[in-house]
Amino acid sequence: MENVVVYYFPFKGLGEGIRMLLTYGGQKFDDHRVPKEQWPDFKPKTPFGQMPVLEVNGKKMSQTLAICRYLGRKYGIAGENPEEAFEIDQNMDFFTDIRVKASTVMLEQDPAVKQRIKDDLEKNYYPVALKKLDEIIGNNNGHIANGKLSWGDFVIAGAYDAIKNLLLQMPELDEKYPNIKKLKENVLSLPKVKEYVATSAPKTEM
Ligand SMILES: N[C@@H](CCC(=O)N[C@@H](CS)C(=O)NCC(=O)O)C(=O)O
Repeated sequence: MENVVVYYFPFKGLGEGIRMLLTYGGQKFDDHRVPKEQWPDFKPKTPFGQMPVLEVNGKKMSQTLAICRYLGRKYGIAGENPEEAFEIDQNMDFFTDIRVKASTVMLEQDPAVKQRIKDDLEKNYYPVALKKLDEIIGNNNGHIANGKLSWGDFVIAGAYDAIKNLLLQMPELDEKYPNIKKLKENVLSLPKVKEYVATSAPKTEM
């Protein structure tokens, strides 16, 4: 039996997709939530100075997409051939573009610059990018690729609340882009994931 630990902050964000994937795969794990005060001490112990980190039998792994792709391969949801695997990667890179752009607003310290970046994204980027993401999911039966469940769905479902409430600050996301919300519901209704969320996962807003 593998000894598995997930290290992340005490919220869902990029960590929840990994937690839900492990749950889906029936893998027990130690859910190690690092409080903000302990982060400066822990940061240098991570491969790239960031979390999430997945530790498997003492080996520390980093980068959310690489970790989830690895788990997806283990659990048979990483595409059945190179073309299917490519479609997941392609669409997850696009999702990551949106996430990273949205996080520039949160990371900017100067209030005037912050507002300028936010306004620009809201006017010129989100309407096109989120519509595209919503269309992709709509065309894929409520999934990110290949019309079926993949590791990518877990990343998006896990990060959904943080993206909506913290990064985009867009309360209307659910109504405006119902397919993205549908993807989240599809993952959360998987029996093991449903049970995990109902019984074990700490309730956090994002
Ligand atoms: N490319 C990384 C990004 C990870 C990332 O941005 N982690 C943030 C939390 S969501 C973090 O560790 N922030 C603390 C820091 O950078 O000191 C991934 O996909 O895992």
